[in-house]
Amino acid sequence: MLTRRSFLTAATATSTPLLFGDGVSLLANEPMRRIERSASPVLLETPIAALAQPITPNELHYVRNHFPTPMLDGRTWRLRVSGAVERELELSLDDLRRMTSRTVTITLECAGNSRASLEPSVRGVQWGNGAVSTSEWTGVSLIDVLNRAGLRGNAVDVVLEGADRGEITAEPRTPGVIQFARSLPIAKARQQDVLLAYRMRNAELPVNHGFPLRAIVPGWYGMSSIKWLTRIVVTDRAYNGYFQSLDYSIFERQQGIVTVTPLTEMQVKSLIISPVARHRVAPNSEHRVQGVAWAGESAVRRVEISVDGGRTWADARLEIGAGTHAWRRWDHVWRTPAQAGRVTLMARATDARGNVQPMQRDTDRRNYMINHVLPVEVEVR
Ligand SMILES: Nc1nc2c(c(=O)[nH]1)N[C@H]1C(S)=C(S)[C@@H](COP(=O)(O)O)O[C@H]1N2
Ligand SMILES: [Mo]
Repeated sequence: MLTRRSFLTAATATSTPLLFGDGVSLLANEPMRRIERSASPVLLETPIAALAQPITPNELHYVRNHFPTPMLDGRTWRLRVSGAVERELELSLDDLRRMTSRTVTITLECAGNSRASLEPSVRGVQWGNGAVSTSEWTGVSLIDVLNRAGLRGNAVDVVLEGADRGEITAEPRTPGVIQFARSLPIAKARQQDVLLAYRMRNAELPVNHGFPLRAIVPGWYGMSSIKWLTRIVVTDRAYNGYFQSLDYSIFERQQGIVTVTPLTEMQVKSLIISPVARHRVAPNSEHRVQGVAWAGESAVRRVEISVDGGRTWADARLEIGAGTHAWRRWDHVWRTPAQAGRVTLMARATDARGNVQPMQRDTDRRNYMINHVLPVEVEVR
């Protein structure tokens, strides 16, 4: 088993600065910081070296906001539940804290993670590979709140709405100001691990992670985990909001017919954390290739490594991980070649259902769901 220490050593302690693909250099004694992709709305990317820690520290967890950060007062804040329910609810933070709490370890990945690697480039935040993090979230099960309200027999979708709002001025535009919202089908909303979380890794929810309450939807891309949650509306017909039709959707083909489908489940994916792209490795030595892998509602079953640009593959060693919805760390000892030159490393994960990371990008996925194998080129010298 890999210890946390061996990972940190390999990721940070080196005499030469690690040069990150996005141009951020990390010296051994320099504290890790998030990469600011935008100040407003706040967009912060986790540095790749930080992904080596099983649980991402709160101050390194990536942040993806669409609108200015709402500043809510925890004392006056209320969660309203309405729609296809027996009784409407209005809950305070204390009401929620008095309910049975649950803590789960969850890997969240933004559906646009790794977008900067796409060629030709596509629109959206140009994330490197660090729009993914893992944290321990504490809160109440969404279904416990829904059961308090009493779901009616005709309930179809559970719409989660945040307090943040704004106008989208790029195409496709919104008809004025809208709030960030998304829905879950009842079947997903019933899963015990779908949380309304008020704590993040033993601290109060930080403002940019949704204070005072956010949803955590395990296995689904990050856009479903609604922050600054203020309203839950149970609908009696399929919800078709902006952020699951005009945005955060992909094309799908069913018997040759193209449909537009909301993004939901994360696809199986692995990332190489070390060595870093363009990093130099010594010839004829043992180098530990390390990384993480995660899958959506399934589990990671296998990670394979190629050190010859995808011609041959060997099984990596997999850590147990903190549960189905948390990433698993892996490593592989690589005997580097004797001759100097460039080497292309690849990692390829398989989930418990047998889905393997594809080698090629599928353009039906528009600017989202980027899980094809991402090569890392290093220099043996
Ligand atoms: N209310 C609200 N919830 C939101 C968002 C947002 O902009 N507003 N962004 C979503 C997206 S796209 C992602 S990837 C995750 C990111 O969660 P984090 O910032 O805590 O990492 O929050 C989701 N929840
Ligand atoms: Mo996202």
